[in-house]
Order: sequence, then C-alpha cells, then structure tokens
Amino acid sequence: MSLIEEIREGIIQGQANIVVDKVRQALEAGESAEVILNQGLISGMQRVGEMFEEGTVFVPEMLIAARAMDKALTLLRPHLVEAGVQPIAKVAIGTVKGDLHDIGKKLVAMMLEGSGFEIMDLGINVPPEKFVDAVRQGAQVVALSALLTTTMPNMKDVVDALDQAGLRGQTRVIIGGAPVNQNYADQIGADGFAPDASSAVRKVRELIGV
Ligand code: B1M
Repeated sequence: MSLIEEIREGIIQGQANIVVDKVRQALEAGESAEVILNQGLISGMQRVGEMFEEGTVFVPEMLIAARAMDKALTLLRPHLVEAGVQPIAKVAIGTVKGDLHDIGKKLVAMMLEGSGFEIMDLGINVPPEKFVDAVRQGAQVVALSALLTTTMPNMKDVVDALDQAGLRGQTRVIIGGAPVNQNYADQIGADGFAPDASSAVRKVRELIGV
C-alpha cells in the first residue's frame, strides 16, 4: 500500500495518530500537499460519508474519522497555503441563537473543510447579525444548524436578516439538524436542507454549482 493509500485507509479507520504520522512521512518524501489532501484525506472522508449513508458506519465512527481528519489538516494547512491551493468557496457555519448543540455542526464543518471549502465556524448560540457580518466578509454560503424545536424558528431570523441587509441575493443558505426538514427549508426561504454531514457537502456543492 502506498503512503497515500495508507492515509486514506487511516481516515476510514479513524486512526488519528497513524494518519498524522503518514501525512508527515508523505510530506518528508516530497509528496504534494494537494495530492495528500485530495487522494488521501478527502477521498477517505468521502468513503466514510458513503459508508454512513449505506448504514455500515454510524455517528461515533464518523466523529472519530472527522477528528483524525482535523488533526491531519492542522499539520497540512500551512503546506496547502504555501502551495496556493484555493478553497472551493467560503462557508459560514453556526448553531443558531439560543442553541448550544455543537457536535453535529462541527461534523458538518469538518466534512465541508475536508471537501475543500474554507470554513468560518461562528460557533454556537450565534445571533443573526454574526451571519450577516460573515457574508459581508465574503462567505458565499451560510450553513445553519439547530437541534431544538424551540430554536429552529431562529433560522428564519437569519434568512430575514440577510434579506434586510440586502445580501440574500449573493448568498446561499443551507439548514440542517434533527428537527428540520426540506419542508421547513422551503417554508423559511432557505435554499436547501441536508439531513446529515455528507449530504450537506453534496448540497452545498449543488447550491454553488461545483
Ligand atoms: Co440536547 N437535546 N438539550 N444537549 N441533546 C437533544 C437535541 C434532544 C432531542 C434530547 C431529547 O430530548 N431526546 C432534545 C431536543 C428536543 C426538541 O427540541 N425536540 C434536547 C434538549 C431538550 C436539550 C435541553 C433543552 C435540555 C435541558 O437543558 N432541559 C438543552 C438545551 C440547551 C440549548 O441548546 N440551549 C440541551 C443540552 C444538551 C447538552 C449541552 C447537554 C448536549 C450538547 C453538547 C454539545 O453539543 N457540545 C446535548 C446533547 C448531546 C443532546 C443529544 C443527546 C445529542 C445531540 C448530538 O450531538 N447528536 C440530543 C439527542 C439526540 O440527538 N439523540 C439532544 C450527534 C450529532 C452528530 O447529531 O447534532 O443531530 P446531530 O447532527 C447531525 C444531523 O442533525 C445533521 O448532521 C449531523 C451529522 O449527521 N446536521 C446538519 C446538524 N446540523 C446540520 C447542519 C446542516 C446539515 C446537516 O447544514 C447546515
């Protein structure tokens, strides 16, 4: 197995230390950061997403793989910047106001980052104005997470705030989280809904046409 294949397999198995070690070895051997990212890390993460959809891995495995990816990206990030690898687009992601649930949002952010997007993670309990600011700073996609039936209406406040700021036309809004669905996305005027992290990546790609 080549080092790149070992990195891909390490992501699938969620072996953070092994992945980091193999990424370091690949860099030392002169492999390009872009090849390590695309053929190793992203390819592995895409496979994890497929396995999740097939029902052969579950949320804990996905989180472990996402953590391995996160650690490897920390090591790889300066090399990617140096190599001038351009992100596909900037995504501002956050859990909406009043909601402190972090794990699903983080997972979506990691999957998006692992797929080549630049992430502005605004955190949890994020008021609408912060999303508006993020769009002013260049975010092309706003990704909203809510886990509570009591906080899902706050997603509409973000859509409305973007509208009022005159920014709705230049951004795409995607929503997700256990209590929301496509109907709700349509109802509040969001551009899309995704039920899980891997379909969120597919949906964002679809929304911006890449
Ligand atoms: Co809370 N909680 N919680 N909680 N909590 C739920 C959501 C709940 C369903 C539990 C229950 O009653 N069965 C319930 C909500 C009921 C409802 O509204 N219908 C609930 C409640 C009531 C509460 C409190 C009100 C409890 C209280 O204090 N009385 C309180 C609210 C605090 C607040 O937010 N203001 C609260 C607090 C907490 C903790 C802080 C203790 C903790 C969060 C810790 C943290 O995040 N750091 C917590 C937890 C852990 C949960 C459960 C058990 C697990 C959530 C989780 O992380 N799941 C949850 C019950 C459950 O889901 N089984 C529950 C794993 C995660 C990977 O999945 O977040 O669904 P999830 O994300 C998925 C998808 O939804 C989707 O992709 C992810 C990956 O597949 N997704 C997106 C999410 N965001 C997306 C965005 C996208 C696309 C897809 O595009 C932008």
